[in-house]
Amino acid sequence: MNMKTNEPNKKAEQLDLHSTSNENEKLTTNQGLKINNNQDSLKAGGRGPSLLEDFILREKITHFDHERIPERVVHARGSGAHGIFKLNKSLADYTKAGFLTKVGKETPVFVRFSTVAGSKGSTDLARDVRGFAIKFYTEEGNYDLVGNNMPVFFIQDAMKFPDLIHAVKPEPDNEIPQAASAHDTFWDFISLMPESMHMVMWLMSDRAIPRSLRMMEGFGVHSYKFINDEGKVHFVKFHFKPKLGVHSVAWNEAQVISGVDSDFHKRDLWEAIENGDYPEWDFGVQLIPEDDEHKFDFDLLDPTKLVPEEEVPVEIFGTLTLNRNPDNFFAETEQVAFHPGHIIPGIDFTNDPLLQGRLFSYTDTQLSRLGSPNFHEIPINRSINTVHNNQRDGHMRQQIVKGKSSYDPNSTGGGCPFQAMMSEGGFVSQEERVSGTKIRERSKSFVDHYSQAKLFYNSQSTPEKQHLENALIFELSKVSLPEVRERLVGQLAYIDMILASRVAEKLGVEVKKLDWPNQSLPADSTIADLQSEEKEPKTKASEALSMRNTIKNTIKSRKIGFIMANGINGGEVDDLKKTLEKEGARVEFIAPTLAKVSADDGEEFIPKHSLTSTSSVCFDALFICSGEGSVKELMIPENKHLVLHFINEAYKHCKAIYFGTDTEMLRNKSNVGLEKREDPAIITREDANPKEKFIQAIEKHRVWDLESERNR
Ligand code: HDE
Repeated sequence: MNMKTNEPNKKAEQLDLHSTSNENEKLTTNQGLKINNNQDSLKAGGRGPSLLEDFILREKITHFDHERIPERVVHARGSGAHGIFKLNKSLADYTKAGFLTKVGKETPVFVRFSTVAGSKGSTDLARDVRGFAIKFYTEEGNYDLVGNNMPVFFIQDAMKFPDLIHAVKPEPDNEIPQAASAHDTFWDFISLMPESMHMVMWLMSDRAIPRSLRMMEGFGVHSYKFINDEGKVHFVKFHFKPKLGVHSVAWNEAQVISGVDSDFHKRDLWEAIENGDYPEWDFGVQLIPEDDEHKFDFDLLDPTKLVPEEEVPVEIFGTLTLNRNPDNFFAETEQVAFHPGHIIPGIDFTNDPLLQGRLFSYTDTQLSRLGSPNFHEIPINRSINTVHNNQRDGHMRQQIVKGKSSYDPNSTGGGCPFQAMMSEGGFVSQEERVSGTKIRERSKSFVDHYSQAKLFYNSQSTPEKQHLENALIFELSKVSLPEVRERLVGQLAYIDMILASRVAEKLGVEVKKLDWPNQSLPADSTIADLQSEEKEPKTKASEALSMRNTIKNTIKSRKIGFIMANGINGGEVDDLKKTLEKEGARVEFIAPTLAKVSADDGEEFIPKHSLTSTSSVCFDALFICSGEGSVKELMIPENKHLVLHFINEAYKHCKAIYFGTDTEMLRNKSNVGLEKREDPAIITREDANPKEKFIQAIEKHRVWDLESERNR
């Protein structure tokens, strides 16, 4: 049985059949032979040469030599978890997909989150899009929803994907930089691609530096189709909304995290699940009747556009919960193979030209990554529905199919396996009338690249706009080619003139609105597709696009650091810890060393971290413990700069800080200062309800509005 669910988990049961544990077992070779000495190779004399006949050494080294497989060409760095998708409201009016029609139905899932550009060993906190790929192990076969944490994409056509990725990946001559878009080739490409500007607004926003994988949204990006029992069609956009809200870190913080703990997101997800803080998302859809396809001021098939929630609301139908860590990273998270083409009856594709290209790419890439067309037999990829077909052989075939025939039609096998009728669950593509001239061109309905970039920018709060501007300045300042910087500013001018001029000033370039067709391309490469119309969006601003409007009512699973030394008020530490933990937060003690800390009443506390082994960036909020003795020890020269750095950094990153009794000296010496400013996230013992105020401040995540004040 799976945790927190009612139904037996068929996927977990299936995986169990392939799992093993070495507990209390004897060491063996791969042939099952027990090994007597795993320390020494077989030699001709203790100091003599090794013998070729040492099959045990040869087996061990040979296996080791072949341990690596190619990493994913994109989304190489990932973190995965098992979970359950539960349907709370039926979608039967719109789709016949079984797992979306039976209320209460629980479907096992495996989810893999990822960064896009960096290689497998790169940092989690890169400024990047995050992959959000879900494999639903449904009874009708595997359904994969391979989405991102941003609802749009950089390009409109699969033809441009290799160009986009080559531009963002490390440059080919020197393989620099790793996991970063702040370099010449990325911005050169973007500056020539107006269709990317909407996605670039998202990429430069704080969505690209999430606080946690558990605190980001998931989007299917493309429009897909739902088909119900009667064959009725709706366009559908998929959404996952995190119950903890959508939260991010500051860019400076992200850079420090990359040094202090480059596995920050991976660790956070792992620990949350181990602690029973199961991440949860509301599953929602935007449904558009087929007849309304053309009622928008953009094309539903264009993946650089979102459907504003003001025009089509997101309706919530289910819950996605991650409740089990993988047992083995390689076997599960690395070998899992997603494919947007893995669909089931009731769901179908649209003609989105980006989606259409993806349908080719994903199986193809598994062949080079996993090395065989039998990758579907790897336990994590197996369907919980049994597989019967006439495909056979290939590297590493596992299934032993009995019988003589492996062709269809056959009489030697009694005609088996049979085709399934639609009524028996046989998949039938949506019947759709298609006509057109064979032509290599882009639809005119795709030639509006700035209106939704404006919509996104105009929907942001003041601090979010500031962060976006700073991100553009940071990234473009790393571009060595002035003409690229200028061209990009020329693109920004179509989105917001003030933004463009503020960025331009910092880059030392002028704002020149680009002419279309794009004059900066050589004459013979000027492509009609690369130009844009100027158009205002129908929806001017959308609440759902600003993180300011996200959920801010919980401190569940937030990490609070208690800074302490000998002489703390032990009773107060216990009390606050209890209060915070009751609300679901996690408390960790930080002291000058890892030695036990004695409280004023003799109680002892065991620190998890020392001031040198961790950093404020690993915490959501700080409590500076009360106690004269503690403050005195924290203020000795050896500790003082460390503790002040801790406080100053948390302050700069707009976090909640609670100063206990007798800690004025620390506050005074830090950037917080003694002067009482209007700051709801600085809490002292003199406050009316300090504990409550602290909790409220943590719920709000950060006081971004006070960022300039706090960084004076
Ligand atoms: Fe992917 N993408 N992609 N992509 N993508 C891959 O498949 C590709 C696109 C996404 O955790 C690869 O198995 C093309 C959009 C995620 O294993 C590869 C195009 C979206 C993941 C591939 C796109 C995505 C991938 C690399 C444009 C958001 C990680 C390894 C036509 C909706 C899945 C692999 C995981 C992975 C190709 C565009 C999301 C090469 C050709 C748009 C989350 O097949």
